[in-house]
Amino acid sequence: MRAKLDVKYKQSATPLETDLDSDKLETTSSSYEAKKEGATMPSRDTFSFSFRGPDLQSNGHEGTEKAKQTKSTPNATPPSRDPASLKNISNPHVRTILDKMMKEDGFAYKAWDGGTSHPVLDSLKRVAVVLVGKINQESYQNATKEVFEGMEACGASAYFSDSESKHKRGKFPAVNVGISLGPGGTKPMRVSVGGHGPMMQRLIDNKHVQRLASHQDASFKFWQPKLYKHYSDMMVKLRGRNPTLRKNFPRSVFASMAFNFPPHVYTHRHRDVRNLPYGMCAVHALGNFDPTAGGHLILWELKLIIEFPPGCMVLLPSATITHSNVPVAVGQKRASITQYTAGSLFRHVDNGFTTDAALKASNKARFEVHSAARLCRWEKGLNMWSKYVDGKII
Ligand SMILES: O=C(O)CCC(=O)C(=O)O
Repeated sequence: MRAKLDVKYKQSATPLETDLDSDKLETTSSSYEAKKEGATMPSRDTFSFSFRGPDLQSNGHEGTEKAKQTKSTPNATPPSRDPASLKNISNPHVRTILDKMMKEDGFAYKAWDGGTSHPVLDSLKRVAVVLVGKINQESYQNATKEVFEGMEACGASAYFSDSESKHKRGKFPAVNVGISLGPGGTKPMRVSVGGHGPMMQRLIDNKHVQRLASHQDASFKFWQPKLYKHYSDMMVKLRGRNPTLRKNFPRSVFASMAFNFPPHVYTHRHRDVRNLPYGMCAVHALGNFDPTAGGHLILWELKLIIEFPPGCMVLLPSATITHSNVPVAVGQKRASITQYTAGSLFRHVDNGFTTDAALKASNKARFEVHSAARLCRWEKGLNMWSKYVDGKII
């Protein structure tokens, strides 16, 4: 039988007095409803999450270097239930909303300085989310600064259309670059970036962007080796079939990158439903901001409000877990870059390099076999998530 993830979070009875505009309110409002239809998902009872770590020092996740497990620290600092944790949140109205979420709705606050990495596990000890700490090297800090400044300079001289500047993820310019297969499309291609071609090429050719992209890739491989292989195998098949499909980065398994341009990147509550449902997205926070005052990542089903310092990265199943950010303090600046892969690419390869519609028209029997197999794909996908037992990734 197909189960559903159907997590509902009731809006509190009394709307809060706020002078936030509706978009901002949406970011932090305490109402949401997340539905993922047609997926065999553990029930709400079994899909509870726990917080583990600090367990690994974050000094070895980069490039092809094998990540090292060093200096494990036995006792995790659990997320706090004390609303006083919110004391630095700069916007009083946002603070009020978060305070209510903590007091009435069971949200917890995770302080994180980015010095160590922390997995968030589900009840089966699977790694659902990872807070990946910063690499403790000056050149890495410099790369995060360079990427931010490069995006700031590019963004300042670019013209962004309304749809690029205001979209379901928020009110900030965002451009996606890479390989995808959009709705109605028949074959994978590099997505059009409109008039931003030269700017996007400059960004993906930038050695600092490439360094962060490699770090995202290596962290994904380290924390989720089975899922990583699934991505890698798919990309090898896809590009074996069409070698002209150029990847953004030779040293990344992901098909696409989103550049969320500064200065005011904070996302509304959303899920990235086109990404692979059981897949992972890597997000780097960038900029000059106080992470205790704003920029927090809220994971709604997990009821976690997480400090997300500039230069740090989070791996999360962005199609499945509803997420948003807290706005940064007035006068401070934030941007982010993410890598992800569209679920449609996996379906295309799985179908024998064709779309569902074309397969149905050309080979109904095969289409039906594929449709039946899809019923357990979610479960199979979740089983590719690593388990984290006794400080080890298995
Ligand atoms: O900026 C962030 O922290 C989140 C980015 C995000 O959710 C997105 O680009 O979809």
